[in-house]
Amino acid sequence: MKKVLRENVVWAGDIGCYVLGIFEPYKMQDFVISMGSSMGITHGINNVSDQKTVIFIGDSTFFHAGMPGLVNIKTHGTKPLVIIMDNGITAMTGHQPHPGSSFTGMGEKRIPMKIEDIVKSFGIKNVRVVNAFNQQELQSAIREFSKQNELSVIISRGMCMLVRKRIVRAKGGQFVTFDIAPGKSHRVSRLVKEFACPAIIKRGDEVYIKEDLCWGCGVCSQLVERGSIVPRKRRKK
Ligand SMILES: Cc1ncc(C[n+]2csc(CCOP(=O)(O)OP(=O)(O)O)c2C)c(N)n1
Repeated sequence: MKKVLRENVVWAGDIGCYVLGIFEPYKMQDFVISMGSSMGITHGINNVSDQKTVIFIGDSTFFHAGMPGLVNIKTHGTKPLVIIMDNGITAMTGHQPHPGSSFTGMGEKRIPMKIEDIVKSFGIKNVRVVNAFNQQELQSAIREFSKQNELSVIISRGMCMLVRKRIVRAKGGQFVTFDIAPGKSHRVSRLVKEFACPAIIKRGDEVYIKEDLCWGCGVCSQLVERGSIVPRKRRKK
């Protein structure tokens, strides 16, 4: 978001793992009140201010109390950019399923409700589903929608990495993490402060990716010169 939107934006927060965006270096939650409230508060802000607004809301929060707020926004014509972060699960409180998950609380399979279908049924035209771990897709959707003065919804979809790691391990597969290519430490050092991934640490002049803290999302590798951060070579057993 910050790479694309250079203007002074009101960042509307909501409650989920993404609330961590409140901290440095991001500072992308100007307020966080209660589950789903990002929608209503932003609608109010848009009624009294011309400042650009961006709403961050998780999928579970959207189902819980975000939908009525979005209906209200659409009905009364304010125009925030809404980012629904869809990891398919209620991550923060322990991976409980929600209506967009493909299983019930009892572990039975079910057909998930698709957020894009719901949002389109509200009559919202600018709706895009993007891969949460693909910077190019994400940035181009943000760029395109932020230019238009319309209510827009980006559904940033990608499985919670904690869940993915568990699935891969349960199947006996190898979970790929990332590493800094030899001699490329200087090329990635700015990530320590700019990206603030807990796995990327600096010791002296050298930058490292801590293997046990890396969840293999690969986003860091897209933010630096190609070949600077690469999949970690597997050790032979
Ligand atoms: C009314 C209410 N019920 C429950 C909670 C507890 N709670 C905090 S975050 C959260 C779920 C967030 O899930 P989601 O929006 O999908 O975001 P994620 O953690 O997956 O990123 C819940 C249920 C709450 N804060 N308020």
